[in-house]
Amino acid sequence: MKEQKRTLTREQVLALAEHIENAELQAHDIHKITNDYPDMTFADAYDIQWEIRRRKEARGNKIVGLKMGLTSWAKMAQMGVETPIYGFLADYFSVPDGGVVNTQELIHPKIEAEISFVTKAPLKGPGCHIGDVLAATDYVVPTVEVIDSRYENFKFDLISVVADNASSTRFITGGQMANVEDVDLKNFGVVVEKNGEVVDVGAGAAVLGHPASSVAMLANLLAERGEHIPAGSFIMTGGITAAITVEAGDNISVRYQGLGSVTCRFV
Ligand code: OOG
Ligand code: MG
Repeated sequence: MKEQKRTLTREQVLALAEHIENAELQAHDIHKITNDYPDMTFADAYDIQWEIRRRKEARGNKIVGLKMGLTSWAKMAQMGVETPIYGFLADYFSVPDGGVVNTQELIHPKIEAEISFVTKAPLKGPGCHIGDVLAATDYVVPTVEVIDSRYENFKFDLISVVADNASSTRFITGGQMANVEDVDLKNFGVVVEKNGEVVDVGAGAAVLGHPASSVAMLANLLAERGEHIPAGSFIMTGGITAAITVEAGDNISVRYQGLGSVTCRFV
């Protein structure tokens, strides 16, 4: 495990986790935490994220998956940051295909077109690579992520967004599952429609050259904390296009080449 520099005390980590999680649960925005803690490190930020995860589990929520974020140039450019990050998914984040997302529970939601992997064998870093991921993949499945930064105006730096669980809030899986051998994940096209109009298009290669690289990077990032990806994990690999702002009344439909579509409605 990598030696990691920390600047926050345990008390500060606990207090910041409570502060950020309350913003999520009460749907109100907050100042980015690095305003008050400018020396915070990645290790501090992941300590806060893991504490938010622990708080949810202690309350009886189940962790149902993991996500990578900021894995495409479109996303990195949109948010002005340049390193991928990870977060976790809690049970109540899941919305059925064709279902409804209540914007009153959220601050300023945006949607992203993603492809998710479900594993059938554990993946451990460091040194995890795309070949390990492809061999350990049970299937891939189309996914729309709803993100909702708890920071005002959706503006943040990497350290702040890591602490905020990578802006995670809701996700919708749908369309058809597929074996990795049956999809050309680099050339795999997605078409994002909002209220019947095409608002963005993209291809799988936008995600770190190949979406499976994103899963490998997740295993390698987790290894820095002595963690790994267990068999049976659901992993979202990151937005293929830039994120699209949504509001009550919007209908979203994302078409995935050969794998059907995922739809949801915002009320
Ligand atoms: C951070 C989360 C980004 C993705 O798929 O790139 C993310 C953010 O932009 O708020 O989920
Ligand atoms: Mg995402």
